[in-house]
Amino acid sequence: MNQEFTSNRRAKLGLALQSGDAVILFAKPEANLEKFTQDNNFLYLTGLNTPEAILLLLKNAENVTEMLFIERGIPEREVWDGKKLTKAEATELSGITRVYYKDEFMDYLSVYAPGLKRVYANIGSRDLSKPVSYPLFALKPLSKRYPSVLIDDISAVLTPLRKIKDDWEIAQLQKAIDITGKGILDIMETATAGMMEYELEAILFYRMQRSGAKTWGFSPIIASGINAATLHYKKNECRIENNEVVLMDVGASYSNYSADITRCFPIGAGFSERQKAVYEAVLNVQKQIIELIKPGITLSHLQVTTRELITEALLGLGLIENPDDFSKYYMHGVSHFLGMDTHDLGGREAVLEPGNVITVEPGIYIPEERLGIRIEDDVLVTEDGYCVLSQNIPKETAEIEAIRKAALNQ
Ligand SMILES: [Mn+2]
Repeated sequence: MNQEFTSNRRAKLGLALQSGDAVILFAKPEANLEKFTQDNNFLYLTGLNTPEAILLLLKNAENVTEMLFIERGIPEREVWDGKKLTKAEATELSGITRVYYKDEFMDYLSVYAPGLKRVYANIGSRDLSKPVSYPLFALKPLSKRYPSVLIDDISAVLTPLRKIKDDWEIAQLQKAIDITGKGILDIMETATAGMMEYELEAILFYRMQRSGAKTWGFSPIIASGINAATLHYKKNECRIENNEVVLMDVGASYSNYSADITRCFPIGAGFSERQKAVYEAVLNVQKQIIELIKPGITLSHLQVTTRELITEALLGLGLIENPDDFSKYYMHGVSHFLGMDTHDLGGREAVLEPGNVITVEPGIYIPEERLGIRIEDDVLVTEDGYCVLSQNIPKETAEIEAIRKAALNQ
């Protein structure tokens, strides 16, 4: 990412702020012996993949002041953690010229605090039954001393920006999707009955890291047989038995953009008649929903239509007799926004706009038949319709069976 992108995003965000508003975003703290993953809102506005930093934006009349606070390098610590980012590097990467050290943050905030009306921060959940987030903890002195300052979650002002992807973001998503697709093919080409689900996970992870995707976008689901009827099964610890269908709901993360793809394949050379009938029913629904995608359509319209189509499919498969019983076999949403977060900012009630990227993922889950089928693609909303970014990953039964036959030399 270069600083033009992030400068542009901050400028757009600045237009959405009122005079007296501030944005205070905290980078993730460093955790000992853990891989560092950045806070996505912080990364979106700064491009900095560095822990412990703080972004401060202040809107006063029409002006927006941008300040960045970074960790001070302590030579004794740098032996353990490596060199810290310098102020010049931080400016170069982010385009923010006023860079200070983190230990100066409270001094600066103290100067501006009396004039603040509202602070947008990455405070996360306000759930009283959970520990407070680090940003909420760090803002406590401010909210104690100035109780009239409203503290809101940054998503209120950042969602409209983050849900419209620019060309660079779409390119990162495409890369994440393509790598994920290659790994899915690797699995389809090598899996055999008797393997453990986590072995399949390893095949995909190997492909990811060999291809420049350092990590998962979310915890992978590799579910064989009845496990596929558990929607967020992530134990991946069972042996794959003959004649089962394997469901893979997986996504690599590339430049912090996450793919989210689901494909299913038979562990034998082909689907059984029944497996194929359920699979074709889900695929048919999925294609019809994708066809509906264009600017102006609401996510809830996609959801309602999916329910209607799945209900028809369930009646046709003899699984239900009363249409009201559809939720016995289909119980989740069909779409969510996709981006830096696998379930990206955007909500479930949004009206689609060009530049949105959403998933389409209907499914049918039949525990009594030890079968779960979900098919998920990642779709970009264009000016006049849609573009399926994951269209190269096979999903037709004939394609999948041909891959499996070749894999098993049959
Ligand atoms: Mn999904």
